[in-house]
Amino acid sequence: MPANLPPQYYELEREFRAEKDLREKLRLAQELLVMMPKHKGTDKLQADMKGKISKLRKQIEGGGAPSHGARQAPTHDHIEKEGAGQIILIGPPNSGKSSLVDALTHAKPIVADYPYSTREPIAGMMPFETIQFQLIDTPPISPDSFEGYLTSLIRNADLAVLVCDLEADTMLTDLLFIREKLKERHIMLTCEKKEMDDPRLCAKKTILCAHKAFEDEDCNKRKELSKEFPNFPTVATSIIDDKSLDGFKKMIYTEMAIMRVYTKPVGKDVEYDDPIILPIGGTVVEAATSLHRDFAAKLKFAKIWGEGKFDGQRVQLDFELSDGDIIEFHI
Ligand SMILES: Nc1nc2c(ncn2[C@@H]2O[C@H](COP(=O)(O)OP(=O)(O)O)[C@@H](O)[C@H]2O)c(=O)[nH]1
Ligand SMILES: [Mg+2]
Repeated sequence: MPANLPPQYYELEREFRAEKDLREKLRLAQELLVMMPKHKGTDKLQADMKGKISKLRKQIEGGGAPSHGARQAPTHDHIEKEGAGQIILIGPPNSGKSSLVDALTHAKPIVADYPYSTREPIAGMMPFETIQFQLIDTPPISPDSFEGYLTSLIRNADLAVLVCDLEADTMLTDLLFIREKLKERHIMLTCEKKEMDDPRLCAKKTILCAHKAFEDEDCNKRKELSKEFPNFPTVATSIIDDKSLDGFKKMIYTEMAIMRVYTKPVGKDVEYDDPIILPIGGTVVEAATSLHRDFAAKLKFAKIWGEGKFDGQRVQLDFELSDGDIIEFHI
């Protein structure tokens, strides 16, 4: 039986064969497997690719026989998501990525006045009102440094923050280098969320963080930014200005396009400490599903408290919720 593979498959396979970076190779192998049509004619091909994936994983994790006795570095290509969203901070050396993660979370990344001080990704939780976002600090992207695992980390994140150093004369060239470097790796930094038809490509919604804002008194650097990155959500920040850091948090929340729904067990008080997180426009049944699939199947109706509703208003499963609503499920 013929395999009938799409032309994109052959293109991606060529890239896979040429790729030297093991983590990128692994990612490409996983994409090839997803792209492969699943039928009898591809059984063997699928099995081969699964074999390659498992071999690459072992090589990366150092689980297989290390070649020539070389020690393998630990992998950093996946960080388990926590909280209401995973936000990756990327940028040139010395732009202030670690300072931001240090100021906004309890993580303690190294902050230094010399470049390349961050060698591996570090995650920390940033509280915002009743929820928390996970921030990831990363090593810089520059002509002298590009960690292969960054492509997987960026792809997996819910949102990217490009940290722009308003104090640096080379700000724009540094940022354009990053944009091009990621494009080479099939990641497009975009001003809004976009689904791509080609599974090899990833559009990552990005916020510009115009950092060290006090060093840009005349706002010239900010003008350069908006010219080169039109329509990108932009927030000006400075480590010594708490208000600007509050603005950063608020922007993350707004651009994540999520809402918080608080649950109230029947006959009990509202639970304010662990809201359900839903995309804007989420419904009662989606809220129930996020708790447990079986729970949603048993659900009959819900009662809602919130702005523009009667207290305890009874609603059906397809009712659209709003940020801050309180919900009481009835099964
Ligand atoms: N003027 C100014 N300097 C900052 C600010 N934030 C960080 N820095 C300095 O920029 C340098 C690089 O900071 P770091 O966070 O290590 O940058 P990273 O390499 O992007 O992680 C350090 O000397 C920081 O003290 C800021 O808001 N304003
Ligand atoms: Mg750093």
